[in-house]
Amino acid sequence: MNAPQTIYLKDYAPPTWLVDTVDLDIAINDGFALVSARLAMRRNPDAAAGALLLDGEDLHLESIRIDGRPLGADEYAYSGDKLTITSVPDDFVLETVVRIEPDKNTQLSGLYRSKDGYFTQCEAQGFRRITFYPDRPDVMARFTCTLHADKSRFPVLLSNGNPVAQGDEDGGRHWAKWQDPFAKPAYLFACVAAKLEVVEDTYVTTSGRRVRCAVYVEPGKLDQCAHALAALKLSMKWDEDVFGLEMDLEHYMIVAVGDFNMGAMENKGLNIFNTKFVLARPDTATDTDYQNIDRVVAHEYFHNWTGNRVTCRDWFQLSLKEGLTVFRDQNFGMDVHSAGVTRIQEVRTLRAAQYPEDAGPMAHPIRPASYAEINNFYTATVYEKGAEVIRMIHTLIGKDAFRKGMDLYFARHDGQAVTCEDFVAAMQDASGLNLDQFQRWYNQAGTPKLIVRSSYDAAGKRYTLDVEQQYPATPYEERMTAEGNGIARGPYYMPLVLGLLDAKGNELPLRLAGEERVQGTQCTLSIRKDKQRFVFADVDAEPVPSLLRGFSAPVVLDYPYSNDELTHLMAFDSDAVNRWEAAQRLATGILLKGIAAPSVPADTWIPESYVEAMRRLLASAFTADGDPALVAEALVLPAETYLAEQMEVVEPDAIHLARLALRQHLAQALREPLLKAYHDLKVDRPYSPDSEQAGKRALRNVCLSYLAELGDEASHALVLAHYEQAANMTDTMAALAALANLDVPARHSVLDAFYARWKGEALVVDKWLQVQSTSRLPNTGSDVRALMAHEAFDIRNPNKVYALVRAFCAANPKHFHAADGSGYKLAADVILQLDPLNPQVASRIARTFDRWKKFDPARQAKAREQLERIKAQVGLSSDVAEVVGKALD
Ligand code: 0A1
Ligand code: ZN
Repeated sequence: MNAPQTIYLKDYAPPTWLVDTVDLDIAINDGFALVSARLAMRRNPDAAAGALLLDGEDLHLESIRIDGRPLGADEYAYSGDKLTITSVPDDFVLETVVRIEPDKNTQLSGLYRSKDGYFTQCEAQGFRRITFYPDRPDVMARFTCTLHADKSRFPVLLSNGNPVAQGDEDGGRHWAKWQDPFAKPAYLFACVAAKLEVVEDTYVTTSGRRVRCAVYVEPGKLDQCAHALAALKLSMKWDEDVFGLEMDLEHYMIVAVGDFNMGAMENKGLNIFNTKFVLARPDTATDTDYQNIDRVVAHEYFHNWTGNRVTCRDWFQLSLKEGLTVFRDQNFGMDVHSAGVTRIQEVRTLRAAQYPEDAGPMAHPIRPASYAEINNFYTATVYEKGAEVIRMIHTLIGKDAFRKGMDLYFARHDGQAVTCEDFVAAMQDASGLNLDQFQRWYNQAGTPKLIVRSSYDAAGKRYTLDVEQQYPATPYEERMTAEGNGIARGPYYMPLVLGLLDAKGNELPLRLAGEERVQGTQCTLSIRKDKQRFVFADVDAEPVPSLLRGFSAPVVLDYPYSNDELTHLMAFDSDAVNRWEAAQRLATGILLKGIAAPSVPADTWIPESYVEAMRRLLASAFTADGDPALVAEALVLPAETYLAEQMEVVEPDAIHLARLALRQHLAQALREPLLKAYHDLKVDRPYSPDSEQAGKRALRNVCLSYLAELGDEASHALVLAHYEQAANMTDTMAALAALANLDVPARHSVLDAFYARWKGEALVVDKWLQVQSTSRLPNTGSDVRALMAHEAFDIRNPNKVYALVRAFCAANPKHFHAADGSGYKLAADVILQLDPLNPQVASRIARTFDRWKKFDPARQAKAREQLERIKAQVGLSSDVAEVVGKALD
């Protein structure tokens, strides 16, 4: 019925036809657009023979010519998704005119309307919704684009590359012609026709090229662009400094649009961004928003080399550009913000989003071998795990060899569409390190488990680590095997970075038995086999191992740490990630005990030593080398969803209650130091999103959120005062989030006043929706339903759906997994309503069912009922069908 067709990597064949140049002419009219395309095409000498097949979706063909001759009706056929022309010469010009309806394009793929303007999104397969084309990334062509539109309604007309001509036309219309000097795949095409305002700046590259940097936004938002523009210039400088990569165009434009499925898009010279990752002002955006803007602006800019100059041969290679570009934007983030805290936040996201994905029905390797809907593969695995895989190469071969590998990659492949193997080969050839075994990271799904056990031989002063890796097959592998496409699985090659701490917290010099060389106090062990043993010599007393420093491999580390060892690492480890990780492990262990004993009073399962460790942790923020941002991260308890992943059968209510009890216990026990920290951390200077100020605010707001758990009048008053005195959105949201969890009269009036104040700022309204949808109060499910009918909500706007519905499903487990099934029903209702409008967004909501089989039979029955209901929907999109189908398998 709804079975979507599966596409396999093994079926890849080079394109039969190539396109040298594309001349597009897009005339925007009331209610429709006419797209005339002139493609200079030729047979690919390196491909098998075949008819001319072009992709096309939702296109109304008006005329078609080859070398100027109109084709007769029997010379071509349009099936609804493919245009077939049976007989063509080896070299020809194809001219088509199609009519499209961007106003009706609610999918936001192709050319679509947002508010009063027109925008495009062509990755992965949106270009075929604009014109007939061989819409695959290994067809690269030089594009020219002429846009026509009403001059007063659409004064700004943009496309990729350079503006080459413009003029006025009859009827108050105008036109502009753009030419992109670089050949590119169609997914990087973009154009815009809208009424926009612009801020501009100039960046001069090392070789002296002047680049005009421009940020375009809807009128009235110019005062929210400065940060994005500055981030762009910073990214340009960073890529020159770190990778020697310069901007290659004279114009680099960012256009912000309010309706956008994803974060942003790296179209050549004309990035289109979700407003969420452009607009910021101290009173509208939080510190986190500012940091996200830095990262997304950098990410899209870095794609110019890793993605655009060298692109993907096919969509299975998506991680070639995404994993590498995320790795680059992560390193940018580590350089411009705190390295340790940035890395911690990445590890948190990876484990919150990617590990569950790798353990669920949608598990796939960073390079999947099959998919039904490519839009479903813009995943945490392809992006975040993909970046971890690149990071492991970086760790294994070292920074200098990595840079050489990048240079070699560009020397070999500039202007080409290539594969992940090509990238790994460049790294291998530049470093001399054999990476054959490493390729398993590209082909095997699932999170490997690294089991480490230690033993100490006091007489021989030897410390032994036994390391074992486990990598059980996932549903992905089972499916592939059932289809006859199974692969032989085997151990991974990965770096295990570690140090050893003595009883005083000093780092020990490391020498492997049998080796002369002392490695310093940190070493990288090469893990390659199922089981390996490492023996360290000259170890005077049994140390505490600090394993997997910097999170050196995306694995689950199993080591039987005692609580004392964890508090030791928390206090002394030189590695920021492992100090944080020790706090997380400690809390996780305690919470799992509390979860298992729901009726036992909290103080029986919360050790006093833990409270004292947290007290010392908080105090450490105020020492000379203290880092408030890091302490803030370490004070936050593991999320309910993370705890759920650690359980055989998830008990969402017990998890929620135990975590809340621990928070309340800490708040009571540490009330004085929390209050003191809260007062001492107040920032008196004018707002800046820099890491120092942001770190103080982060810790101060964590203190506030603990104090809010006290539940007395004084704590309520503190939250309200924080709200009233807030001089920036970071503080405002901290207070509002705390208040949204409190059943107090002020909750309503403050939420109402907030909305009244901010209803004109769409991104702030999203925050207002999200604090309500993630509230722990009992009525949240029905509040979400009510908010769906509120004027502030619009199911056609992805940001609104993400803030209200996706946040409810993904970040409010207590309510999404309500025992009566009401959360599942709410999600299914939205998915069914949204699927005909915007299948990509509907599918993202459907992914929140991924872990349904980890719950008790009663909840499973409720979830299954909703999944079956979705699956039975006639005309379901391939996007949702794939997700729901795999979930039910
Ligand atoms: N390549 C973009 C992400 C992106 C992917 C798909 C989109 O529409 C379906 C939009 C954006 C990036 O990595 O930033
Ligand atoms: Zn990307």
